[in-house]
Amino acid sequence: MKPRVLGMILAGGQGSRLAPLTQKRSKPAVPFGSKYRIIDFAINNFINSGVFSIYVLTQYKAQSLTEHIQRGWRFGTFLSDYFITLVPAQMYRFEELGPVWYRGTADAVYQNMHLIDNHDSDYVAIFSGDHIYKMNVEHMLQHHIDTRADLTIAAYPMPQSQAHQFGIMHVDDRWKVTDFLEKPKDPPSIPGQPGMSLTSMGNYIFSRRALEELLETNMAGGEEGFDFGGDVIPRALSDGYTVIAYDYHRNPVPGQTGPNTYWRDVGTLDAYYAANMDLVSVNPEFDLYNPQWALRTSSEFSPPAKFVHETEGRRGQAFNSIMAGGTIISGGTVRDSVLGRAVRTHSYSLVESSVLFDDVEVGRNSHIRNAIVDKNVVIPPYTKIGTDLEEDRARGFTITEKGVVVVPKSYSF
Ligand code: ADQ
Ligand code: ADP
Repeated sequence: MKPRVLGMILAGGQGSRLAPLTQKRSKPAVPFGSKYRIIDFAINNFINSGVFSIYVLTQYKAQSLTEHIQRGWRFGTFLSDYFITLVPAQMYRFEELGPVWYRGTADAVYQNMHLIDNHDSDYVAIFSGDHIYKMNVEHMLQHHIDTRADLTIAAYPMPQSQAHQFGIMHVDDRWKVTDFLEKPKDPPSIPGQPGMSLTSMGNYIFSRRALEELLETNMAGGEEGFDFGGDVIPRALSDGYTVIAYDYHRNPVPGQTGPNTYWRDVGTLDAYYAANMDLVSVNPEFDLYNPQWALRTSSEFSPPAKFVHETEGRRGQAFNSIMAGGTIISGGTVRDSVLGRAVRTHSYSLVESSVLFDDVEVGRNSHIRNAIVDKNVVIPPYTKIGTDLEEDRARGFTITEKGVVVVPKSYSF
C-alpha cells in the first residue's frame, strides 16, 4: 500500500523585509513572475510529487492568500483525499491553551493535530510557503523511508557569509544530522567544503509518531518552544530521534538537466527583484517552461495579451519580457520586465527592468525603470520613476539598497 502523506504548507509568514509588498498581504501571497504567487511553487512541488492532501496554515493578513487559493486552486469534488484547504488560526486548543493564535511554526501544526488524526497520515510533510524552487517531495519521502528517519530535513549548501539567516546543520558522512543551530552568528562550514554551510530549507518530513511525540513534549512547557528551527529540531536531536539531511542539490526534478542549484528565499526586496529579473534573462536559472514539472497557478479567466502597433511612432513592443493575460501593450516599449495581468502601457512610454503587478497602467510618455509597481497603480502621462531617486523618495516610495524603487499598492499620484 502507498504510504499516506499529508502536506502542510506554513504560510503565516509576515515577510516584513518585503514591505511595502507585504503591507496588506502575507509573504506567500506576494505576486511573483507575472501570474504566480510565491506560495504556488510550494503547492506545485506537492502536487507534482503526488501529494494531493494539502493544508495551508495561515495567520498573518491572510485575505489575499485565501482568495488566491479559493479562486484558483481546487481539485475535484468527489475524491475526499484530494484537497487544498486553508487552515487559519482558530484556537482549536482553547480549553488547554486559552486564547492564543499560532505562536510559531511548530505551534501552528500542534494546534491542528486533529487534522493529522483525521487524515490518518503515515508521514507529514511540513513545508515552508516562502520560497521559489522545484523539489521532488516523493524522492525526499523515499529517502526518509529508506533511511528509517524520524525526521528528514531538506538541505541546501550555501555560502557561509549568508548562512546566519538560516538553520544550519552538522552532518556525519552519511548525512545523519548531529547538530542543528538556528540562525547562528558564526555558521560552521561543511567538513571538506570550506566557505559553505549546510542550510535547512525549512522543509521537513516527519514520521507521524515522532511528530506527535515531539510536539506533545515540546509544547508541554508552555512559555516557549514553538518553532521547528529553534526548538523542535534541537529537541529531536537531544531526545535521540533519527534526523537525516536530504541533499536537495543532488536530486533534480524530472525534465531538468544538471543538479538542483536553484532555491531562493526572496526575503528582501532586492532578492525578490533579482529573482524576477532572472526570469526575463535570456537564459534564466529558474525554468518556468519544463513540461515535466508544470507550474500551475490560480486559473483566473483573462483574455489574451495584445500588442498594438498603430503607426511607426506608436508601436507597442516588448523584448526579453513576460506578461500575463489581459495585458495590452498599446504603444510604447517594454524591455527586461515582468508584467502581470491586465497591465496597460500607452504610446511613447518606456518600461525597463521593472516588475509591474496586475492592473498597473502606464501613461503616455512615462518612463519606468528599475521599479516594482504594486497592484492598481495608475501612472499618469509624463511620469518618471527610477530616474531621480530623490524625487521618488519624496513621493514616499521605498528605495532598496540596490536602488530599486517600490511603488505601493493603489498609490495615487
Ligand atoms: P524562518 O524563515 O526565519 O526560518 P519562520 O519565519 O518561522 O522561519 O518561517 C517559516 C515558514 O513558516 C514560512 O513559510 C512562514 O511563512 C511560515 N510561518 C511563520 N510563522 C507562522 C505561523 N505563526 N503560522 C503559520 N505559518 C508560519 C525557517 C527555519 C530555518 C530555515 C529557514 C529556511 O526556522 O531553520 O533555515 O526557515 O528559510
Ligand atoms: P492582492 O493585492 O494580494 O491581490 P486583493 O487586492 O485581491 O489582494 O485583496 C485581497 C483581499 O484583501 C480583498 O478581499 C480585500 O478586501 C482585502 N484587503 C486588501 N487590502 C485590505 C486592507 N487594507 N484592509 C482590509 N482588507 C484588505
